[in-house]
Amino acid sequence: MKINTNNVSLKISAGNASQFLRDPIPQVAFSGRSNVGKSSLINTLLGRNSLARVSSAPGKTITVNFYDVDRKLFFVDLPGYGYAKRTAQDQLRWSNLVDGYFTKNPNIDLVKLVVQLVDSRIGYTNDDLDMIEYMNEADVPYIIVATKTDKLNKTEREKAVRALITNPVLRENTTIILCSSQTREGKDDVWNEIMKYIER
Ligand SMILES: Nc1nc2c(ncn2[C@@H]2O[C@H](COP(=O)(O)OP(=O)(O)O)[C@@H](O)[C@H]2O)c(=O)[nH]1
Ligand SMILES: [Mg+2]
Repeated sequence: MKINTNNVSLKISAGNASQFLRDPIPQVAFSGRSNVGKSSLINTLLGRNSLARVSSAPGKTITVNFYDVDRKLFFVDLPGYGYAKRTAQDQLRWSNLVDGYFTKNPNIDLVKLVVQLVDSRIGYTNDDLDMIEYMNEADVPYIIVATKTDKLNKTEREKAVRALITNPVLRENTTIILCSSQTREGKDDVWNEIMKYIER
């Protein structure tokens, strides 16, 4: 399958589960804490500078953003978690939306892959571990993308990789890809994984 990454648009910014798209094309969702680099990764994968908003004010938007990628698939930017300054009401909106995406999604069969982002400098946060456990239980396919590798030196990088791959929370044979939106490290590997899952 060939994908024209110039033919991409934001289809809907859903603030409510009833707005989730029903088009019968595969979805690849991006999950992770606020500020981990989700929007930046989406921009990098699509070769854009500013299609997905890169926020200087993290955690602001609680929406599920569907990007139509050449009518072949949707990239789904899930709202970030772990934003400390969120009000209880916003926290509830977050859980309703994300829970709705995975449990009340009429098109859950179309969710082919979750790209779970983790900050390579920080490793798994408790929220990351909760999310991964949730996906294990719900049988959701995922890969781990470690972001911001440009900020690590060689020693830090080796240490980060070891901590990421040895965590027992991971399903056996989970793919882990090191990425940087600055150097574009990992871009081709993430695309290869995405294609593998959507062509399954
Ligand atoms: N150095 C570096 N900074 C990054 C990288 N990816 C994202 N950032 C920065 O991290 C911040 C949050 O990025 P954003 O994509 O908005 O994260 P999101 O909240 O997960 O969507 C922004 O200031 C980005 O410029 C990366 O790979 N390397
Ligand atoms: Mg974002």
